[in-house]
Amino acid sequence: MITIYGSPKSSAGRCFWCLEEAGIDYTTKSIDFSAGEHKSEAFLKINRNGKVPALTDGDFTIWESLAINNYIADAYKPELLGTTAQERGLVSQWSIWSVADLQVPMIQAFIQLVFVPEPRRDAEVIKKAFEKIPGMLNTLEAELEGKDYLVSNTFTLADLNTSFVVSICDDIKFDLSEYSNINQWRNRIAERAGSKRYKALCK
Ligand SMILES: N[C@@H](CCC(=O)N[C@@H](CS)C(=O)NCC(=O)O)C(=O)O
Repeated sequence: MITIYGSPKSSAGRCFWCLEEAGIDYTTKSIDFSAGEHKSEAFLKINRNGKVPALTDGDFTIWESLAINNYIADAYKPELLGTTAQERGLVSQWSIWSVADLQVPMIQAFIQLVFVPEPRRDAEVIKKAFEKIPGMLNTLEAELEGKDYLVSNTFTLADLNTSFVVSICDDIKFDLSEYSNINQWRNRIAERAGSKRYKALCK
């Protein structure tokens, strides 16, 4: 049996979504941060970094959300990884880019706008983060010109992982209205059964 540790509304969300896309049974274990459960002896045996998400599949344990998604796809729905070496390379490319580059300013803005109370927010951090986002969204917008999906015009982890990061724009109220290709791509992805099941978990 598979167990996912974390909440669908955290960085574990991309793993919940991947599990829904794979259509497999799993159980959920939420971790109570306020009670320090992520640093408990029991949880540190699952992930010695004391972070969610982590996933167990029988005796096997894995942490780090992109690695978890690669594992789920490889084990249960390989087409999500691409079907050739080149496609798999491009799926990795977009997945890593989304987390290593695009997510960085988005999370900086998210922390300020969602977690920090308004009087204590650092306007300079928010401004600098917002300045970095458009260039990367332009890259994504250009890539999606004339395409339904990022790699081989089929839904893959490239779309799941990248659109998961783009969705942070909703939380930080970053205006996406001028990015028509990105908006159409997000709408297309939102129509997927796996995507709808994941969204329902976040309510
Ligand atoms: N790179 C990790 C990030 C994991 C991460 O930072 N998780 C946060 C929750 S969204 C966490 O567990 N934080 C607890 C802590 O840092 O003590 C991944 O994508 O899995």
